[in-house]
Amino acid sequence: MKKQWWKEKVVYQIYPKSFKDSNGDGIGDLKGILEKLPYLKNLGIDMVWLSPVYQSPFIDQGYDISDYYKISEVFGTMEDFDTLLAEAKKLGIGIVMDLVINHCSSEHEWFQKALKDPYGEYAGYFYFEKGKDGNPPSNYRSYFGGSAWEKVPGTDLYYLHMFAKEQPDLNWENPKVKKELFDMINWWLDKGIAGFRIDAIINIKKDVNFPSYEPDGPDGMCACTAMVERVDGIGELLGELKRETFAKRDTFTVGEVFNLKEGALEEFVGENGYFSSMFDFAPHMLTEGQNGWYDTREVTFLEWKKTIIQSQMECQGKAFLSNIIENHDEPRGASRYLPEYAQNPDGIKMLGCVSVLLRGIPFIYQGQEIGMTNCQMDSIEDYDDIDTYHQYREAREAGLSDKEALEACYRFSRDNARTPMQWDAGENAGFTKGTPWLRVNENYRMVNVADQEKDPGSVLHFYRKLIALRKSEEWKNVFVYGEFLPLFEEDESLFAYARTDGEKKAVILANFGKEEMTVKFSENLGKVLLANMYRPQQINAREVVLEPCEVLVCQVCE
Ligand code: TEU
Ligand code: CA
Repeated sequence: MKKQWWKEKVVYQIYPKSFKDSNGDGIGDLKGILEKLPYLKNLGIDMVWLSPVYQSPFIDQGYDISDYYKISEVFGTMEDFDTLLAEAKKLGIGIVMDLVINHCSSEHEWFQKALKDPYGEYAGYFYFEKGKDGNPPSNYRSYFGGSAWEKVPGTDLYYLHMFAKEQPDLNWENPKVKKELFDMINWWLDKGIAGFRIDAIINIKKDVNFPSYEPDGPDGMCACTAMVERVDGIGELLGELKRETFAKRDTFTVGEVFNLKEGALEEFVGENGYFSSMFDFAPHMLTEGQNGWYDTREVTFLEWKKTIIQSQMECQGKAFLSNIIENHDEPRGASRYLPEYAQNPDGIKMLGCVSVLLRGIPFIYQGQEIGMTNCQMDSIEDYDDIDTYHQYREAREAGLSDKEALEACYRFSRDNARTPMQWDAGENAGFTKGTPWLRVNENYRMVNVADQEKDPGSVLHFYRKLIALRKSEEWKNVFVYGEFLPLFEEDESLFAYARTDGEKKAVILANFGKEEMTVKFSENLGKVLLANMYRPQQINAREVVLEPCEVLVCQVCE
């Protein structure tokens, strides 16, 4: 595949509220991020994706934007942003902004104007629709529970919100809306940002007839994704979006795409796709049950591994996916994908290694590089996430006790990944001098950056070596552009694959099992490139014994 600058990058996701607080108000901010740039540089990071830092009432933690041209005062000023951008650039780090354009905040001036004049120009920026026989226009359930339609006060109209009612959906059929959004995107690109992570983008195309569908739950509603999955024509919108903005420069874009239609991969992220890349959510979707967090499915190691392999094979030679083990919406990978006996530094390194060396762009979520884990809360009041409240309520309504519902939240709450970054063993994990907006995970005394800096055997040091290997002159071509070859696919505890550029070849072997295992090859295992347990520099054999939780990356020769 064509060599492109962004294919060689390693990206770090920052959740600004929880990264580093510089002024003691308990909330992370831009100056805090600025302070930690050298840390990111040291880790080997090339691009930083900032979850939203725009002006927002924070109903959905900034994914409800009330002014796309302003920085939230919680995070600082536009001057702080410009400084961050410039300083990052000096270190060779690009800034990727979060682009939330399916919806805005109900406090955005467009929506406020629409409410004042529900039949006027600004109502046309949204979907203001007549109800049917005293009911909403259709039976869609929003992502955060309840109807996706909310009454426009003083009228018989409803407005559409696929997410919270404070997040009205923007009308992409209206050319004025598109123009406003494209201008805004270009304004940010003019500043010199590296690109965008594009939020919930699959939702922008609506079937404007808003047909009701077969209910999929006792509430008589159906998930609003029923419409998203059936409607055609998103391609025209995304093509236009690209043409009017990203294509004019060499912008990096990564789409948050769920519910992609079969066969649409290349159209979306092929060589001439709408986006540079999109996240591979396939392994994360596996746990999804019918009714939310309280009835998720058990997923076996084999199923999880095969799903990743399948994604890898599907995009081979066609596209570059972005690989994650966690993000701000997902539980911590260390708590989710490792069996209990592997939830230790060795296991965490193993998981990181198999993820970062996959074909595609590695995204590392803040705290992943030190092995942060899910956080147990004592009560639902300890949480600060709209989706967690909704999932907790659902669980209680389904008859679960408070304890059981909290257990489900402990496994799947979005706040698991949103607890403050653990910088040191001091008060509040060194995140803030004030009171943190969300509880710090108790394990910060054991799991924190400062201690790991001092320990060459730590998860943090391993991640540095891992990223350095991927980017090294010697191996870059293999790990970035090389082919992905699955190995021992049916094995129930070994995760193994090879990467090769036709000249050099490396294998990644990871023992997710409880017992040691012997792995036999037809080729010779040579130079050890990376290991999480003791290994000599060369193996020089056709077989190797792996301890439980051991990962080994080594060169193979004929
Ligand atoms: O998430 C979009 C999304 O599709 C949701 O289903 C998401 O997976 C959610 O976590 C369900 O539990 C994006 C953002 O990543 C998320 O943080 C926002 O809340 C959402 O869009 C609305 O902007
Ligand atoms: Ca602050």
